[in-house]
Amino acid sequence: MSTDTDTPELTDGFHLVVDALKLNGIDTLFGLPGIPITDLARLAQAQGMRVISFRHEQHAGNAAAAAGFLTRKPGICLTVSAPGFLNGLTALANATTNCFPMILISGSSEREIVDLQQGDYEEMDQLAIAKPLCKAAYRVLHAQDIGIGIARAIRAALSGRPGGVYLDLPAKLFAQSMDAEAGRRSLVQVVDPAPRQIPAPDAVARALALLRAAKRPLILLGKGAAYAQADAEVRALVERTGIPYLPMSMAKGLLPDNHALSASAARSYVLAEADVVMLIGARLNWLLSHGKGKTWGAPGPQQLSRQFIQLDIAPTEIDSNVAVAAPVIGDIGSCVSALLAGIDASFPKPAAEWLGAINERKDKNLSKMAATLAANPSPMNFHSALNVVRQIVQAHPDAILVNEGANTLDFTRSIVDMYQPRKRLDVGTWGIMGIGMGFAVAAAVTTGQRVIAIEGDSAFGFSGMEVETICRYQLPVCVVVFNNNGVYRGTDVNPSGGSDVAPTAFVKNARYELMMQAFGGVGVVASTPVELTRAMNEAIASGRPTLINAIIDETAGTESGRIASLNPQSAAKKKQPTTP
Ligand code: ADP
Ligand code: TPW
Repeated sequence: MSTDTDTPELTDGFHLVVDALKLNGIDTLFGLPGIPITDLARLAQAQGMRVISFRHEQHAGNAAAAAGFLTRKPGICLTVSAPGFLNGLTALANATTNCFPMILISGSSEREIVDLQQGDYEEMDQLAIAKPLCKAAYRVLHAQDIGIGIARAIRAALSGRPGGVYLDLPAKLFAQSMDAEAGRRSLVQVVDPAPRQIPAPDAVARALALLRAAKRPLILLGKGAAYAQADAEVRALVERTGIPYLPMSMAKGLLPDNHALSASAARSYVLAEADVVMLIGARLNWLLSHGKGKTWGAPGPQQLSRQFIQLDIAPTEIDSNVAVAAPVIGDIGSCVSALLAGIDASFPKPAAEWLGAINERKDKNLSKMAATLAANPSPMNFHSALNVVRQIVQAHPDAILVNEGANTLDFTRSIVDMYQPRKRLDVGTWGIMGIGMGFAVAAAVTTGQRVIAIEGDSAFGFSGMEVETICRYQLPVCVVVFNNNGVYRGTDVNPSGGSDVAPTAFVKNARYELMMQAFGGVGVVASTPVELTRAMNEAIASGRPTLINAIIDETAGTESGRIASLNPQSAAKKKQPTTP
């Protein structure tokens, strides 16, 4: 407060941005400082916000996105102009694709110069570039509009289908000053930023009628259901109806994976055979073979007569790929509660024949898997290493599992059971590499829990430098690099016989553990399940930043993991030129 009654107390753009974020309950910034936002990061820290600085903006952006998913508050990523902005943009687009709420706040150069393309420092029309890649994009030009600008960004990120928002703050804005009281009055505390959306009663009745008549019903849970934090309602719906369910990968743990009604171990069977499928916060995109094709059973009357119920907040999602007979539009909590209100003891349970057939497949597949996991080959393969991770996660169900790679992703998803909601973060809708360390940092910072990152060696490389960030903030992250010497495998050779290695091959026997040691963390090599168990247990017990270089058989795994069918390969096998 000013002591001089003649001089009005002033505020400025820097303070108004921090005040507006704090007023809306935002307590953490992920970013990378530089012109013009260095002082903003400094001020935010001085004002009590947590400011987590990264080594590359993409990982700060990924951290913001994961924080958004975990907390239902928009994660904030703060970047400098043009190149910093572009580095953060991939994460913003990915967040939007995943339906995670985040705001990329980027400083930008002088409008007058940018618009006349006169060549400013880091000149770029960032707003125009961001617009097609996110849910909404705004620019604030006047200090008195900062409050409303941030309010719009928060509401756009959180309401309806969540997504990424771009907020452009030109350099000149930060230094603009105004009367402090007027500044305070200009701030906006967003009321009900993610309003409940109650489904129409007739839509609920239509869905219930379909479900009642189903012979072989199936529930599919997606990451929208995990995001919605309607955990008790979702569980009650599954248990009260007795309908088997499949979790998509980030919905694992919404109900514990060892739940009697989980059909994960009979996935192909239930997708092919179910007659009524209820999607809860899951899209019928490529991850579900677009709702058609051989994943969904033999072509014929069964496929044609299958009916879908879809619970989603976005009406335009309905009929995206195949016809949806019963759309239920609203937020997952409200939709599931409305369905539950119509389900009493008289609601028919699924036929014993259907449940029996599923259990039969489950038992068969689970015992096959148990045999595979019990093997102890040397060197380790994905299964023997993941058997360790499976046991560690079972013993520490609070820990958050971050996962990326190809084989490393696919095998971890199917082998490592999750027991609690929102404990699994992975490559998401795009199947993108590079989320690893950003997601791990966000998970540790926002939840305070132990984090285990299971990383293919290629996948880890995309964000590996952030192990310094993990060490700097002393985060309880245990990174396990599944080191098989390359992208997918380490065995490819250069077909031309030249001295360059094959495009998918890396340096053999790379010492990833030294990267963590370089910054004061713990780096360990694990060549056997016993060594891996010991190293992971120590990491969990100590909470110290740890990187375990897990040596995996370089011949294990397949190209592209489980999505080999999407990998075009040259059919024309050209004859190698013969040397004369
Ligand atoms: P998965 O990859 O797990 O199948 P998707 O990301 O494809 O999941 O689908 C998530 C769906 O959930 C999106 O269509 C999105 O609109 C929806 N969604 C996100 N949040 C909510 C919510 N709170 N209530 C209802 N639907 C939601
Ligand atoms: C941004 C393409 C998909 S999976 C993968 C790449 C490069 C790495 C697979 O090797 P890794 O795993 O991690 O060693 P594993 O278990 O099979 O040995 N760039 C981006 N995203 C994607 N998806 C790719 C490239 C890809």
